[in-house]
Amino acid sequence: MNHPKTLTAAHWGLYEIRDAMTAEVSIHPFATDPSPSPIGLQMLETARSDSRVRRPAVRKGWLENGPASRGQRGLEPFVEVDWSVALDLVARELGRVKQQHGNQAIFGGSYGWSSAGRFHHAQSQVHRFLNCIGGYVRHLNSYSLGVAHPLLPYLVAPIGELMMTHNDWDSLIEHCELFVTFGGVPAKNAQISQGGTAEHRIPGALARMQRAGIKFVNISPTRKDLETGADFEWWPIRPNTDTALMLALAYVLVEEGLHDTTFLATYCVGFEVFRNYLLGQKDGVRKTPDWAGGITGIDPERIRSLAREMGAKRCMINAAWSLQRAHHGEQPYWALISLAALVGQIGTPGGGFGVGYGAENLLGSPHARISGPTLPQGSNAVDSFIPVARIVDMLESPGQPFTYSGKIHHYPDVKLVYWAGGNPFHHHQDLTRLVNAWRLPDSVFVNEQFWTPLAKMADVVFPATTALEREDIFFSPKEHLIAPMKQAIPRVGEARDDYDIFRGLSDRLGVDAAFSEHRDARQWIEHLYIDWRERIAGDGVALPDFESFWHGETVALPKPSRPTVMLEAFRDDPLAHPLGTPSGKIEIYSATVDGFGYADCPGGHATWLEPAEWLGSPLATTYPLHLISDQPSTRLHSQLDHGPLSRSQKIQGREPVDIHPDDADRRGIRTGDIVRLFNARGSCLSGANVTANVVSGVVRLSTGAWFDPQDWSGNQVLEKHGNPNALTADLAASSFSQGCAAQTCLVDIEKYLDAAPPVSAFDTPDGVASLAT
Ligand SMILES: Nc1nc2c(c(=O)[nH]1)N[C@H]1C(S)=C(S)[C@@H](COP(=O)(O)OP(=O)(O)OC[C@H]3O[C@@H](n4cnc5c(=O)[nH]c(N)nc54)[C@H](O)[C@@H]3O)O[C@H]1N2
Ligand SMILES: Nc1nc2c(c(=O)[nH]1)N[C@H]1C(S)=C(S)[C@@H](COP(=O)(O)OP(=O)(O)OC[C@H]3O[C@@H](n4cnc5c(=O)[nH]c(N)nc54)[C@H](O)[C@@H]3O)O[C@H]1N2
Ligand SMILES: [Mo]
Repeated sequence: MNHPKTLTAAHWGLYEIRDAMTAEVSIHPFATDPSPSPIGLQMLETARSDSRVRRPAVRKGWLENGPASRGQRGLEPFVEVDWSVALDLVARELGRVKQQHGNQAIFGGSYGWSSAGRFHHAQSQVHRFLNCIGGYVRHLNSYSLGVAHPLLPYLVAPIGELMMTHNDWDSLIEHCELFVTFGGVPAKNAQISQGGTAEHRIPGALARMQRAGIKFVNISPTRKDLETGADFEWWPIRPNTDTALMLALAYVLVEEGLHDTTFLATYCVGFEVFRNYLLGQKDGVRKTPDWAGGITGIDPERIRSLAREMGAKRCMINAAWSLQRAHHGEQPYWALISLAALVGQIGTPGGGFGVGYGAENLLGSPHARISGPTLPQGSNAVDSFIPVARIVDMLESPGQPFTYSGKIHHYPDVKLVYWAGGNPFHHHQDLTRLVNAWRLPDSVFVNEQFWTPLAKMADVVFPATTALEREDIFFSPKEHLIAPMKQAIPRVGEARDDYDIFRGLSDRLGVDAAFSEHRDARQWIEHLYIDWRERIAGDGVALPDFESFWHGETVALPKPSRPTVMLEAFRDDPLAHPLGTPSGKIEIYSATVDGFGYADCPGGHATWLEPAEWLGSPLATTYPLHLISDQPSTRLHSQLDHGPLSRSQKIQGREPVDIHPDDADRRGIRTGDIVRLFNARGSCLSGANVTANVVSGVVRLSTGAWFDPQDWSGNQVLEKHGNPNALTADLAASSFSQGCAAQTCLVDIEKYLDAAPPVSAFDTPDGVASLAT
């Protein structure tokens, strides 16, 4: 028998490690992955980089004066201390806050992607730990899908359910004729799947669809988010105006009698209300192609002919997640589902709707749906929560009310923040506002691998291991295999696993038995595996025993007996398989959402509402460019921004911004120039990339450059590195969802004529010895 390969997993894929735990260690693509991602290949380099947190570190003022020094957070040097000192300090402060203010004063929401692996999952670890000491304020939903999470259960089905059941690529290749997508099918994004992937499917699937003769129409402000290997129709649309276009497509279907009345009568409720709105009977405005043309910048004749084609062909209509990450982000998703209902192909293998083909590799997977092993998090005795993107409102306004999905709640009074596995100074909008709000709580504790901006804004930083330094289980939804993840390199510096960090705290707080159940990490991995194996044996999935799994390479999971087709059972028999919506049907009109009475999510059906900032708003005379801050192609969010791949794409060390030649010429900007993007909220430097792949009026600056303000005063200073969240608005999508609305943002741009300040994003803070520990 061949010696089994040593594998590790990351969100970018499964990878092979050669010569693990030796000086010759190297990392390679997983042999059978058809399109491996290069991102993960740099993990060895980044794990051992100068930006690594090597020792526990305490902010000087907090060490000397405790919470009274909170206003100095981010402004002072750190003092490196021994593990026992750091753990004692943090355990004592957790005890104090708990005793004086109760667990509802501890924010443990700790949003973020952390790393792959089922046991060392940082959020699960921090949540389990905080539950053991009495609970924490949690967050709901995600930055990714802040609108889709609360909205879609009212209209059709939970987003999690839909993600697992997108029509698989083979079904589309066989049955689809027309693939219309809003925001592309970005292969750059499908490099990622939460938990990893052994098979990057999207580039191959798109090429096969192209060869099968399927027609693609990409409606997007950026061209490159669809790549099929051949030409396709690109409709450059004004950002945040997709709802108007979808309404006009629906209008033509209705006007010309091309809508599927049988489908609407059998599977939907509320078509009449929507039709009245389309025909202008509600607001006096017919949602015609001419009307939409004025809003979207798309030729009305094209809209008309596409609607006819949709009515005549087997048609899949997809929308990227970015569409709902915007002001009034409910509306494009509602309009998408309404439009697909009018077309009437939902539940067929070649048609229907997609909510995020390409957002992650997962969507469109043909593989079986099997639930995975999970670390039990225990129960949370605190019932306070926030919709995830309302963190600054929470910090600024304790006790104040907020709305969410039909109810009124109140912000908790948070005194202590514990974060592990995420980076609010990456993910949140309007970072100047966050810097100031971050100085309000008494104490901030962070487990981090690197000196990210979050670590720099903490009181105590515990150095955490990377996945290469530990063992785990690779499992990710709808993959065709699982694998043991093996340790590749010794722990770097004094880094410890999140698990060990929380064990150290649990021990000091008297809850070690509850937290650890007396297991070490390997014993936990074995326990999770055995428990999982028993659980899924009941579903007919037979896994090998732990020893065989652990000493082998990969284990294949059973193949599904039939293709995946979204809502197929509902289409086959809507009475036997009703949806979970109030009516059991697709709700084109939702009486429930209408009943909430939110002015910014009104009427109970898809509605065109102008966003707070867009190219048609008065503000566009001052800030005439719409900023798209999409997902970066060379990293996952801010992860591995300090790696060679990400750095190789920077321009003079700054994140590149795509700008149309007309917009660049007008401002005397050329490719390679350092430019300044600015609006009333902030400004950042970036490197210009002049390209016709963005529509005129739009600039694209991907997320993920480590936030690097000229100083940490909290004043509105220049950000030096190209982080778009220096500019974005901390604005909720609506009172209904409170979702992140990052894609709603106007800016202007100018050539930067001063000497550009050096980038210091990857430097360690004062007081921290960088290497050689
Ligand atoms: N403008 C704008 N902003 C956005 C978006 C946008 O489209 N536009 N998108 C939003 C979206 S969809 C998302 S999901 C968020 C993403 O936001 P985040 O998930 O917060 O971003 P990451 O950079 O992945 O942060 C993960 C952090 O965890 C650390 N980490 C990794 N593994 C471990 C571990 O094992 N233990 C510990 N302790 N730490 C670990 C990494 O070093 C990194 O700093 O950003 C959001 N922000
Ligand atoms: N490489 C890489 N892949 C990732 C991530 C990453 O950080 N790096 N992050 C992962 C995560 S957490 C998430 S949530 C998903 C996010 O997945 P998405 O939200 O789908 O990703 P984005 O790249 O933000 O946007 C996709 C496309 O939508 C277009 N777009 C933006 N605004 C509009 C608009 O108003 N109308 C139209 N029609 N198009 C618009 C953008 O130009 C972009 O090309 O990606 C995942 N994949
Ligand atoms: Mo996300």
